[in-house]
Parts: sequence; C-alpha cells; structure tokens
Amino acid sequence: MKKSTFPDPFQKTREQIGHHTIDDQNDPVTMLLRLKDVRRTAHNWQTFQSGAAPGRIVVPSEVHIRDTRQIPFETDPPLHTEYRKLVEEWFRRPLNEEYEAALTRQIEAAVEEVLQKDKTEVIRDFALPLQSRALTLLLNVPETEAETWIGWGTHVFRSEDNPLDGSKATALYDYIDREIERAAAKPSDDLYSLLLASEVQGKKLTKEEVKGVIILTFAGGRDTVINAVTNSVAYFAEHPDSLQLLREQPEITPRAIEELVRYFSPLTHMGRIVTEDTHVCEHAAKADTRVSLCWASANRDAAVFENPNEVVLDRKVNPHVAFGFSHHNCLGATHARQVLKVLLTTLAKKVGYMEILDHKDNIEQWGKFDRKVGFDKLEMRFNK
Ligand code: EMZ
Repeated sequence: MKKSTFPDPFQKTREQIGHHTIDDQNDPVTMLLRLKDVRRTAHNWQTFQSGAAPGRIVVPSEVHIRDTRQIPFETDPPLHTEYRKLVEEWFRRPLNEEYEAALTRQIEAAVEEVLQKDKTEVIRDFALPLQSRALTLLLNVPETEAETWIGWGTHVFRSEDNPLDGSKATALYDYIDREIERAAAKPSDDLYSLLLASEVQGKKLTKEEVKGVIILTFAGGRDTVINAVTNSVAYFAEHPDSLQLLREQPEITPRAIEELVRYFSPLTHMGRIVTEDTHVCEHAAKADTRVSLCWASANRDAAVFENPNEVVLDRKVNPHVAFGFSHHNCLGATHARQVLKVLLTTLAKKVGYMEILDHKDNIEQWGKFDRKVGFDKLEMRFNK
C-alpha cells in the first residue's frame, strides 16, 4: 500500500448498519456514517444541537478542559446567524488579491527552503510553520507572531502523550487574553479589534465572546490544515503524474483541492447533542445523548461517490462534506482552500519530484475503527 493511501475503516458498518456507538469519557457518541444521514442531521439544529455545554460536541469531549464557548461553532440559530454575520466578510478576505499575494510569498519561500535541504520533516518543518504564518494573514497580525504559535505544536488542545492536555489550553488562553487586552488598549485593523468593536443583538461583544471566536480560529484550522498540507505533499510525492497534470492543466486545481479534502477528510467527525427522544438511521437516540456527523465516512459513501476510495483529481460531481454541512459549514474554508491552491500551484511550478524517506502514520482510534488521518512523522526530500 502506498504511504499516501488513506483506507476507509467505516465501509462495512456504513453499508450494513449506518451508525456505530463508541465510548468517550463515559459520554457515548453514536457516529452517523452515511452521507444522507449526516446531511439531514447537520441541518436539523432544533433536534441536534451545537450550543450545549462548551466542548461537548467535540469528540473527544473537551468539557473537562475548557469552559469558554467557541463561537459561532458552539451556538445555534438564531444567535448563531448573528455571530456568523459579524465574521463572514472577514473570513472571505483570503479571496483578496493582496492576501493571495502575501500567501504566495510565504509558501514560495517555504518551498524554496525545503528545496535547499537534503531532508525535511514535513510536519514540523514545513506544514506547521506554513499554517502558522498563513494564520497571521487571517488574523491580520504581524508575521512574527507565528514564531510563538509554532512552539505550540500541531494541536492546541492535544499533546503527543495526552489527547486532552489542559496545560496546553491554558497557554493558548493566556496568550489570547493578552492579545485581547492589547487590542482593547490600542485598536488596530486585526480580527481582535474588529470583534471588540462589534455588536450582537444591540450589545457589544464581551471579551469572553471575542475569546470564543479567536480560540476557534486557532484550534479549528490547526491540525486540520497541517494534515491537509502534509497529506497533499505525500500524495504528490507518490503520484508524480498528478503533479504533472496540474502543471499541464492548472485549470483543474480547484477540483483537485476539493478531491483531496474529500479523500483526506482532515476532520473525522463533529458531534451534536440530541434535544428530544428521536431516531436517526433507524437508531433510537435519546434526549441529552450525543451523535456525531462522520464527515470522513460520509465522504467515502459509494451511494454518492463513484470509486470513493480513489483520488480522481478532476472529479466533476463532488458534494463532499469535508468542511461540514449546512449553517455550521467551516468558516475557515476559504482560507484553507487558498492555502491549498497556492501550495499546489507552487509545488507544480517549483518542484520536479519528491521522495518519501521515512514516515509514521497518525492513526486515530474511534471504538472499533482505526482511521489514518495523517502522519506523526514524514521525512522527505524535495528536488527541483
Ligand atoms: C474545536 C474544533 C473545531 C476544538 C471545527 O473544529 O477543532 C478541534 O481541533 C478543537 O480541539 O476545540 O475548535
């Protein structure tokens, strides 16, 4: 099996049953595996709620390590709609010409750097700094801030030996608190200042609400973007023809991005809290229990995708849910897509071929499912 192959562990259960219940810190989660059920459930916010106790819709649950509500992610309509309105335009800035130019400058420099080296550990020395520097554009803060963030590692709530590392969350929170105070004392044109000056339902956002939006901006696009970047690089190392195809037909790049995120599905699933006794996929779901929308499984659903386990770089019909679905769809998706667009374009332009020297898979465990989501280590050589 190629190192850039990501098997689908859900297939049998998805086809035969459609759901599977796993334990998570004594608060079980019923994973919904079919695209149709995932979409329907994502849509029905009255019965499947996001705005329960902060951290409870995340799997593994973060209720024991944080109590700040992440916004707009852990809210429901109509409040959710108001919050989204505040930030939607800001999160479309990645489409601006200057934004793309700055991103291109960053990513070209990163690729030039690895081309000079004999060997690069892609996660630590390429994807993590790339994600951190790109995030300075999204927040509109000085690029030097990225140096601090790089020190936090690939996930802001998880460390290598502890999937729920309270001390990591504290470091992030302290940093954000300081940044909010800085922006409050001297407003500028960054995201903190915009939020501090914003109102919802006629009231200024509190610092706690501002913090909720900023935490999500840091956490939601961290390991997900790092995995998307790392996995894409691994894929093109093992599929030089695909890189050649991008060189010859750059117009397929947008489709290639959608296909890679469908295939990799960097976020496996996201939970909802059931508000009343109901049924999902013929499964009785009781009030106050948890279900999850398994994007990774839905994205391999053969009822919707032809040859779901193949990367078809120019796949034409691709209604994937890698960025979620319905009103909670990923706010950072425009940024993430631009990062991937510039990455693919730069690889096609500057890199001749790439070799994988050493690797270690990052396998998530969800009950009986073992899911490869990326790498813990990926050593590569980039050649002109
Ligand atoms: C939460 C989540 C958001 C959570 C869209 O996903 O990402 C996870 O990585 C974080 O741990 O707190 O932000």
